[in-house]
Amino acid sequence: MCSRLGALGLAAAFTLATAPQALAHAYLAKASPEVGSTVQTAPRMLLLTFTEDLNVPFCQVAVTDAMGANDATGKPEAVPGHANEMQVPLNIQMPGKITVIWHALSVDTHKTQGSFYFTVSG
Ligand SMILES: [Cu+2]
Repeated sequence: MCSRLGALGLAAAFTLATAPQALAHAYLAKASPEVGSTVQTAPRMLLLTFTEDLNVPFCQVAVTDAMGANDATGKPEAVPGHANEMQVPLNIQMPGKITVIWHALSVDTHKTQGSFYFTVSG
């Protein structure tokens, strides 16, 4: 009886110790334009929303078109009032498949990275 309760206590402590750290990594929650979507007109801004607050000055986003040209006009910018978001001004030169590669640093200093596509049909 006592050892069974002890095991349950340990299991609970383990869950509490590990869950917050796993959740604290900044993963992409959603994007605008949406991941995998097709939009008719080239967006002037890419908006990325993450599962955790970001340290935006240390985040990087590369946006390239089908010809491999860089379509981001600058570095990621913080979004006032939305610490888990960053935005990147775009100047997409030609329609087609747009590749987004992001590197994020969350406020807890954990690094994550990922990539996705969207398409400008325009
Ligand atoms: Cu983390």
